[in-house]
Amino acid sequence: MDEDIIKFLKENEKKFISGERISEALNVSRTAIWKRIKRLRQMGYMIDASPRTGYRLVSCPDILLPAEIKPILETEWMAKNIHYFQKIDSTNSVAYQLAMQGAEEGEVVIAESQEKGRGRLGRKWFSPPYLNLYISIILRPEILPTQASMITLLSAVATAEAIKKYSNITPTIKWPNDILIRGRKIAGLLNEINSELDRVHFIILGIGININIDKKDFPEEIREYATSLKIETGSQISRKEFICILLKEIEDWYKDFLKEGNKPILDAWRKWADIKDKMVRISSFKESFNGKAIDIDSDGALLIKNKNGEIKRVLAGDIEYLR
Ligand code: BT5
Repeated sequence: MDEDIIKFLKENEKKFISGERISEALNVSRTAIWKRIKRLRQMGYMIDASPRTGYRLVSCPDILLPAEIKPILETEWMAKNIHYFQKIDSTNSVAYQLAMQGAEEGEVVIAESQEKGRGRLGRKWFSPPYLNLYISIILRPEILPTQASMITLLSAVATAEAIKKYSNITPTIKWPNDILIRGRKIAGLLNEINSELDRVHFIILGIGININIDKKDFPEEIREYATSLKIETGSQISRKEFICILLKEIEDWYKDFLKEGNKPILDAWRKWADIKDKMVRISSFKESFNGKAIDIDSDGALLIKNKNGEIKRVLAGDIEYLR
């Protein structure tokens, strides 16, 4: 209903339209319309209202309602169905539930804030309201579970490209799932898979990107390690424009992946990660060791040469760059 009113007001932007016309068009009472208008104003919409002439949309806030995103979205099929929440526990958890119930490829969950935003290994993702992006995309690729890490690389590449396109700033990808600017984390990816031994049912591609948050508003423990697009560019960012660029990038890279396989993603990932020959420290479940990064392989595993000259494959873990 909010959606319909916004759409209607937008179609008649800058003009007054009577409550009667809206109520006839949407088939609800004029009182119901008035209640909704009040709600929209609380959400930040500026709407003039006068008993004689009706309602007029003056300006829209930067919120991520489907009615704001859809008119500027240029994807073919991605995000045609958006599940929008002002508050949610975790977009990934809700997307997972929806996928279990049969949601289709390309359906997305978008939230203005998360109460239990998740990182990997039970870590938390700081998710304050109306400042950043928290989004989860349902994908159903016909691939083997072993290929699923390619989707993580793909989402990292797409996020890096979206940042570059929007701001002209060049981020770097830090294996396996961080996007950094000047060494500080601007985005994190959390991809979760549901599969059988030889078949992926679905993958939830979760992306958190810091957009308009100021440095002082990060919790102290991450303040020096995190950044946002606003901090980096010095100006307020339109979240809805950015999310549209991101969704288009993801759709394009995913299409390429389905058509051409791993190569385009691996090539782009190598370019953005620039990890070759860097000295790193690896921490995984099994072990921690230092070594020189050689490459990633077609399973998305990191290849590290240790001090004995052996090449080790690291499939999961964290890395730290050593100077
Ligand atoms: C990640 O985990 O980087 C994955 C984050 C994925 C978040 C998205 S938001 C939409 C979707 N729904 C979810 O519930 N999650 C996904 P990891 O590599 O484990 O990094 C987590 C660590 O990053 C934390 O322990 C903090 O040190 C740091 N961190 C937390 N919030 C941050 C933020 N907003 N910006 C930068 N760093 C942050």
